[in-house]
Amino acid sequence: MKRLDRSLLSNKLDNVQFPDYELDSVKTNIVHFGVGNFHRAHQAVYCHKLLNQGELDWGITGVSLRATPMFDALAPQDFLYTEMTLGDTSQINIIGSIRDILIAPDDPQKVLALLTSNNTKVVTTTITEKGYYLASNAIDIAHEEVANDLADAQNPKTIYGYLAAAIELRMKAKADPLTIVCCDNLQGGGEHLEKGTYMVLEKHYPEAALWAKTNIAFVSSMVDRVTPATSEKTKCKVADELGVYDEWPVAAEPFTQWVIEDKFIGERPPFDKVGAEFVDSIHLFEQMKLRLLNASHSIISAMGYLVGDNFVHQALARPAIFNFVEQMVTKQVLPVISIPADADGNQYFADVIKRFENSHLPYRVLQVGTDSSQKVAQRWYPSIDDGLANQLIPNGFAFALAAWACYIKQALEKGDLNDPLKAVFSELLEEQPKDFINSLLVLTGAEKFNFYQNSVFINYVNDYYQHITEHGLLQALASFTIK
Ligand code: CS2
Repeated sequence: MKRLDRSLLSNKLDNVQFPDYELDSVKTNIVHFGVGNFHRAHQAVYCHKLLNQGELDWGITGVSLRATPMFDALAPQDFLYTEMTLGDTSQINIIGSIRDILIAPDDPQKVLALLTSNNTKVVTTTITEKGYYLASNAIDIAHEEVANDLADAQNPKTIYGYLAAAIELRMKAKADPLTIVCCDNLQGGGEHLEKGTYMVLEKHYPEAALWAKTNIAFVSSMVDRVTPATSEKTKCKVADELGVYDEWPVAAEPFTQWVIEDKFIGERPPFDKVGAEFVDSIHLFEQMKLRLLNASHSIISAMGYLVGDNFVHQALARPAIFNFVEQMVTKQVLPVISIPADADGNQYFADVIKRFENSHLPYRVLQVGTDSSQKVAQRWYPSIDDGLANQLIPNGFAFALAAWACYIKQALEKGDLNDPLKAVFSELLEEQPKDFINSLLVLTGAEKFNFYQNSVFINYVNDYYQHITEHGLLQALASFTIK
């Protein structure tokens, strides 16, 4: 079968929307780090819609900080790929907003030259939680790659090193201001980028650190669209519809949301023309998403794994898991968080559950479970502390933590765990349950939170862990009552 490439664009197919723009007229004023499925189903689609409206400045050059497979898949396709929306109805778009992908380790100087170019107005990131090297919510300077960038500014390995080196070059070239936008699931992602970049700047380029204060803006954003890894089924479906083969299409849900902190310096892409929202204060939006949507996702993922379900929608179809998540969020998250002025927390959560139930878009529990050591502190820990501060003992979270510890143990034993702390976790397997749980908590930064010192809460975690281990998750859930 022929491969997808620009020659297909002259065809017309029912059910398929092609770009309304000429690929060669697209300017790539955005440089994006981390061209994975999420980026391709989210920001790249917003950019594609802008290009469709004739806003031709907002194409993307992607940068991969390590892996080459996305380049290998998309380069023979003129960087075109298929985006398939899967819900009650489906829709297929050919996306042309990504115009090139650079592999940073192959040619770091090329990446720096691109970042220094005056055409580059905005840098965006989806490098996943672990790309920020956070430990206890601070950048882990002991991490080998961070330490590399702090010691040797010439050969950056981390996002921070690249940004710092680029800022120094931009200062020397008297380049225009630049905005750097975090598009990962982090609270205050822009602030982490800012801190990490200044850490390297202050060490190696103090003059550029001063220059950056008035020439570089760091922006946070709340990004949302459920986007699973691409399945063989998706590839076959796309090939059937297009009549050509796409090596790496992406399927995602109908819902999409992007709320961006309005703190740009220099040109701001008009993402508001294509459904994104610029807001003065982003904190509550990030919090709402992380602590309602992502928090529930992580619980469903751990529980689904323990009962042998492959997909999120299957786990949610079990009344015991559904009820647990619903009760926990309603009683132990919603009452302790603030919601953005125009949003309704209960409605938001009800919509999230409906989205998770979308069986047209199976989402593997193990995909959500990937890197969970980097996720729980963002998604769960602040709600536990807020509960305790409100005189609640959030026993739902104690149960969730116990289930998560069981997930880590079982997934390790079965060879299913995909996590940057996998090797460290493996060494804990022989520990006594209490020590095992304590180690997991410490390794995920719990010591910085008040709940870690709360013996009532920690005893709950230990008791539930024992219960789940002895009786299995479903029986433990049957005898659990939320407070
Ligand atoms: C998920 C997210 O994999 C995960 O950890 O919770 O990727 C989630 O699907 C997205 O944040 C939805 O926007």
